[in-house]
Amino acid sequence: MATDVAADPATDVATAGARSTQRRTVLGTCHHDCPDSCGWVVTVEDRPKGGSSGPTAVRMRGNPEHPYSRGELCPKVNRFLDRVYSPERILRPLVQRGAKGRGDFAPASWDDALALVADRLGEIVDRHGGEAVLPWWSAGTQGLIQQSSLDRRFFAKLGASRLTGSLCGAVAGAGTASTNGSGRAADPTDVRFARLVLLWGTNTRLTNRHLWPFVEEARANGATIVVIDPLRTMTAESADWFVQPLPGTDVALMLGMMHVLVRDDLIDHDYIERHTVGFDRLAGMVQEWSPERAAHVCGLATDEVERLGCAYGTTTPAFIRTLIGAEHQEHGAMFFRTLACLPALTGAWRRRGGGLARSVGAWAEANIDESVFDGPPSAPPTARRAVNMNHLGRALTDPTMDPRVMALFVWNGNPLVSVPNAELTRRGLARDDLFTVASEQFMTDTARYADVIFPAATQIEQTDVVASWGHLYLGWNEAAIPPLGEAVPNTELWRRLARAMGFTEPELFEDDESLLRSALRDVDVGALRQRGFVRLSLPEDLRPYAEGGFPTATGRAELYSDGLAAQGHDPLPAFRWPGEGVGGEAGLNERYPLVLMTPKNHTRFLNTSYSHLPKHGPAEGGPFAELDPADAAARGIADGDTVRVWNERGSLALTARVSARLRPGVVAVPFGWWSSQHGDHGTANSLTNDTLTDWGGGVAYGSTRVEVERLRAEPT
Ligand SMILES: Nc1nc2c(c(=O)[nH]1)N[C@H]1C(S)=C(S)[C@@H](COP(=O)(O)OP(=O)(O)OC[C@H]3O[C@@H](n4cnc5c(=O)[nH]c(N)nc54)[C@H](O)[C@@H]3O)O[C@H]1N2
Ligand SMILES: Nc1nc2c(c(=O)[nH]1)N[C@H]1C(S)=C(S)[C@@H](COP(=O)(O)OP(=O)(O)OC[C@H]3O[C@@H](n4cnc5c(=O)[nH]c(N)nc54)[C@H](O)[C@@H]3O)O[C@H]1N2
Ligand code: SF4
Ligand SMILES: [Mo]
Repeated sequence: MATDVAADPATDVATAGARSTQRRTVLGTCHHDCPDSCGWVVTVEDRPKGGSSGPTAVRMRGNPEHPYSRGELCPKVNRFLDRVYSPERILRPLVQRGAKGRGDFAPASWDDALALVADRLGEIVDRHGGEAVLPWWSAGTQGLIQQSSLDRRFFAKLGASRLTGSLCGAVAGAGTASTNGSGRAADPTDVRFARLVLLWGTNTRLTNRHLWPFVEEARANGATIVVIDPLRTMTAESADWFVQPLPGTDVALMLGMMHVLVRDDLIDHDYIERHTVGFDRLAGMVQEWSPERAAHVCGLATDEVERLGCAYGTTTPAFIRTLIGAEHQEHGAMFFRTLACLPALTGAWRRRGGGLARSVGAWAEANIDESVFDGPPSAPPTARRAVNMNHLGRALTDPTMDPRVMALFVWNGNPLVSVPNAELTRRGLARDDLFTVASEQFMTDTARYADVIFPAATQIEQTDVVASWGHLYLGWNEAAIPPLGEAVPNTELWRRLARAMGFTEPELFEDDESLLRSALRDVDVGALRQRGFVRLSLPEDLRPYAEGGFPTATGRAELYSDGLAAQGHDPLPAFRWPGEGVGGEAGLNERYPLVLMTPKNHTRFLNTSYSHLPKHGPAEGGPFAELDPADAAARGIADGDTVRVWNERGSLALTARVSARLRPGVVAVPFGWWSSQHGDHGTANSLTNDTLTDWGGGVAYGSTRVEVERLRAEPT
């Protein structure tokens, strides 16, 4: 909230020479695509700076009152004001004047830029129809109205293609729901009550750092912390027990654990009887999954599978924490579907500190109804052509699409760096007959290919509400300063575009406050604004399935699923090697023997949003290829050599890091760097597989194979 200067105890008067400056504090919430949604406090002085004639934000720190983030931000956002006031900010509309991709732009007035977009858009819709227009957006801000609200009405009015699928989270949700009927799961902070914690495919200390104190609290109370990850991450380094399966093989590990649970009768018969369906069929099937077999598939020792199954079956409460990392495999949904069977077998859901925690985003529905944004004048979205966001490159280059995509709008994302099979996207973006409009804060790889760029406000320049996917609090974000230069919040861009198009429906021009209030349900907006956060209307003790009540067709956890069978999937949990089943990489293994991981690796990066900033990118060194010593030795590669990592989609020249963090057969190239930071202008996603996941509409960039060779020795 913008506190009343006279009444606020945090307000003071800083004296600079003879002139005094009014100071006040404003509460906000981090908008980044991060589970922590931290509360913050911005200190504002009434004096101009940078591209602004208005007040200046001089300090930003964590809100000590925030019950989850507890006053701490992170190495990304501690320097957020440097981002806001960066000399590289885009603060005026820009119009491309050179070849696409070169970044040669001329500034334009808002009126001229809007007129240009309105003309081209009108022409494209007239000639090719509305579906020739494709909106592409992600979670650059996950704020309630600035992520996606008025855009839905604007693009519905145009009859544009609609964006489906997900780069993040939907597969985990869909997989979990196949067993439980809903993606809803445990409150992650309940991990503190656990005696056994399985951090499965999540790098908590890097990606979800404010949960780590809750994990440590469990450990202090005697819990064992297990990390299950193909990469020895910083979280793995902090674990009591690190299990390192080969990427994409976890379902075999889960089936091996189930074998142990059933064989040794470590299951909760009463819970199974009352709250699950299909136990007999599952139990019969897992007989074939001896720990030896599971261990063989995963590249683990038999004893590890035995011990993990036994620990899970004998420790109460046992808590599984997972997030996104493991969904980006060809069988990503099956990972989560199978994982969700474990607590149903042991009845771990009964106890606080038991069960399974993943994104809590779905719980926000308790207080948020985003369907209000789909209101008139929309043609029902289902009537319009769908394009999966992970297939941007395919959509831009497929000559058989009818109509072809002729206009692309990008906001809240940098798809040229974040979407797999990036060189295909690059070819699409380079099309001369494609009209691309971007709303951005910086000249990203994607923005460089735009015909018109509109300057976007940052979170401290716009008002919004943030629903978290890592905890159960809603956050208020009050604009602390007016937007710098000519930047605008996304909602204002949609209003201006609607006006420029000559549209008149009032729904296209709804103001921000009204949009926010219309989507909030049973929220005391005054209290939210005053404190900066409010808990969702949910019980303190969440335990969603303690008494069963699974919202499936059968009302039970579906160990066997008729619904999956009807969709042509395995009705029981089933392990498949990557490369089988859904298209994929079959047959390439000989040419490309190494599995490529492209992890989030850097504490100072948030996806691709920080690597270009001077206090972030340079401090993280640069992109590299990480190899196991055995794979390096087999190829004559030494630490520091320049290597080529390639497959049929792309090729990158990178510095080799020979490390013991990976298993033999796996190579890792970190995600987040831009083309300009790679010598040969590719990025990690130039190499990655854009096959869709088994279900859930996600993408299997984790199921990618490559080969590596030495280019040059390290310069001496
Ligand atoms: N510092 C920092 N924090 C971030 C982000 C960032 O870029 N930087 N990004 C944010 C975003 S958008 C998200 S979605 C979250 C993601 O949060 P997480 O899901 O925790 O993070 P990821 O790094 O995507 O994946 C977690 C782990 O999954 C592992 N993994 C990959 N494949 C497999 C597999 O087959 N099996 C198993 N068991 N593990 C596997 C990876 O090695 C990785 O260590 O983080 C958020 N937080
Ligand atoms: N190989 C590989 N690929 C991955 C991943 C991986 O681990 N490996 N991770 C995947 C995951 S989990 C995710 S979530 C995606 C992330 O991919 P993207 O969502 O594309 O994330 P960013 O690239 O960081 O882009 C966010 C952009 O939004 C802009 N932005 C921020 N706030 C605003 C605003 O208010 N208005 C406007 N107009 N723009 C704004 C920022 O300047 C930034 O350029 O990447 C996915 N791709
Ligand atoms: S990026 Fe994540 S950890 Fe950092 S301030 Fe934002 S919500 Fe908190
Ligand atoms: Mo993500």
